[in-house]
Amino acid sequence: MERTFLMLKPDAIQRGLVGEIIKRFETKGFTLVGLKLLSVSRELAEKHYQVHRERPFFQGLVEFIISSPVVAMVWEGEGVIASARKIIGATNPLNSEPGTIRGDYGINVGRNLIHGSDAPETALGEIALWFKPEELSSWELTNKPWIIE
Ligand code: IDP
Ligand code: MG
Repeated sequence: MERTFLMLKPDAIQRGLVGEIIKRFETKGFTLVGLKLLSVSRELAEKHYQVHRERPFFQGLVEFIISSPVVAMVWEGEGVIASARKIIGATNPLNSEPGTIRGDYGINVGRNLIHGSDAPETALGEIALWFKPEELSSWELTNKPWIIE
């Protein structure tokens, strides 16, 4: 079953939006299989964002991610990677549709609340980077027949 890595960034935690944001993935019908709050090391932040290492915003982004705790999560479900990206919205919250997380709660690209894996390969790599296998639990929603035909 498809899995994605989602991270609530420090602004989401500081603004008290953890519950609001997690609720959106729960009520959509996806399954939470991993969850932890942690203070991120510089090494982990740099690894996570290494694809952006040459970008002018890289250093500021790393400083932001390590500035205050984040909530790291793995969610499971058919099509969860692309669907989560839609629920999250465009990178710049000013361009994100209302109804998306970034569209509803943000106005600045450097404070866009949440990260979501962008493809199957990146999801696999990010899950392995942030979680040990034993930190993930496979389980079945008891109301699954009421969500999936
Ligand atoms: P994504 O989070 O929507 O996948 P990416 O292009 O992968 O967006 O960029 C990663 C993160 O880098 C963004 O979520 C945002 O926090 C930050 N970022 C991207 N572009 C800019 C920028 O132009 N200025 C400041 N921060 C940026
Ligand atoms: Mg990205």
